[in-house]
Amino acid sequence: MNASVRSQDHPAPEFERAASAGQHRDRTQVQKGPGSFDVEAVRAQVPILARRIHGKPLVYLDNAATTQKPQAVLAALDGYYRGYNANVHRGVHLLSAEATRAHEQARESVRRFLNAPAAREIIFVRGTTEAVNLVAQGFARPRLKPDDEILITAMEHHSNLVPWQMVCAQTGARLKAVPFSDAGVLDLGAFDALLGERTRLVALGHASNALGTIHPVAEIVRRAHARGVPVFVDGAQGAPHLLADVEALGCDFYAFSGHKVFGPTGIGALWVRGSLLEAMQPWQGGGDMIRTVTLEACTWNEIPYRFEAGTPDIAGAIGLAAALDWLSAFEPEAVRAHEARLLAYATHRLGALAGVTLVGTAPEKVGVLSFTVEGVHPHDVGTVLDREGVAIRTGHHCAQPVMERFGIPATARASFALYNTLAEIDALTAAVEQAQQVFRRV
Ligand code: C6P
Repeated sequence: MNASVRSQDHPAPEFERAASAGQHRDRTQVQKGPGSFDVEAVRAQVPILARRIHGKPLVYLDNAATTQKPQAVLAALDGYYRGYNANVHRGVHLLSAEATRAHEQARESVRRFLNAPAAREIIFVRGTTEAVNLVAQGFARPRLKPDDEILITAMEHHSNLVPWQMVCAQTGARLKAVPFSDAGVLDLGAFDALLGERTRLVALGHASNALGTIHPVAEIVRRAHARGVPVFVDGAQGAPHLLADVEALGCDFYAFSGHKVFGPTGIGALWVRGSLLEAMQPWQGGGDMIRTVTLEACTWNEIPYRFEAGTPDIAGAIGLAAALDWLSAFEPEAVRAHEARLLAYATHRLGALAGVTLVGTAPEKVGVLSFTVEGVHPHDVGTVLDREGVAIRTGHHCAQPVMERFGIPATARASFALYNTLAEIDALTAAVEQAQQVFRRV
């Protein structure tokens, strides 16, 4: 079944109609006024955005895959390597003390960003993927018995699917998935029906990377907790849009990737409610995660170090903290309003093109716009767009069950961040029209 939904169902607000009619010359005016957001000032802080691609200005719309880095992050990485590079928790010398202090301050920055109760509940990981594996092996595996169940959604990224399949294979537990509607909205009635006596954990994304849908996490947590079931949230696509507040969400685990929140690759964070974390098993052994070791046995270090075997990505953590501090300095309401405006405008512009079908039209979305172009393979769309300087992602977005649900192999996906502009969406639209022309001529 091709259950994709066309965007005409969602008429654009007045100013977007004006913009598409070419009346929208002074774009900065749109971003001034109450709740204003000076996007040009933001862009000036992100050096790569000045690049040209194939002779055209870079239009970077692949932010769900990874984000570009502000100068503050580049400076933090450079400052660490030039000024106080040393291993942490090990040296008596000043450099090591400085690196250790910065690493622990980074943990505090993550705590603040997530509004978590304590920095000792924050574990540094390589990214969301590693966090899910840590929870699967360190929390779920020792607890699961044959015929126990883990409940996910049918909209998950492979990172929040495969580790659960693996732990189910290891323990004899079963994986169940909550279905979703044609628009990409979770079926909460089905969730209630699937949340059963044997459910031991609910694991879901905060927002879908393929469709953009923001899930009603707080409500899902309320229902799961009413049955004593803890909830893991994959925040890879929630955290970049300033939606990550673990107290407000009420969840028990929250994971995100540094590179999607304007920080470096190779670093991310996992928050675990303290009472659960204390009872969790380490999943990797090595230096720094132990208190005592003999040739026969060892005792574990305290939390969170018990879960951070080996030398951590020190520079990454420092860069991540710089990114979170940079992002948190913006007014969250202004960022969300700007991103909502980008999404509404892009939905209107692309949805108005004949032959373009939008995939994922939930009422609550982050800035992710998946689409197909009739008669043109998504990879060809991506290639033509690249020639125009427009970077998007094409493929199944590591969410093959979502593609299967819609009966399509792949989509083209534009994804927005706070530094994107309405003019860039005009460029995206023009490039998609060009792709249509190129392939019509063949
Ligand atoms: N999605 C995308 O283009 P890592 O690779 O560990 O940083 O993040 C994995 C991950 C987990 N959950 C969700 C919802 C995600 O979107 C991602 C990464 C990228 O959509 C790369 S596949």
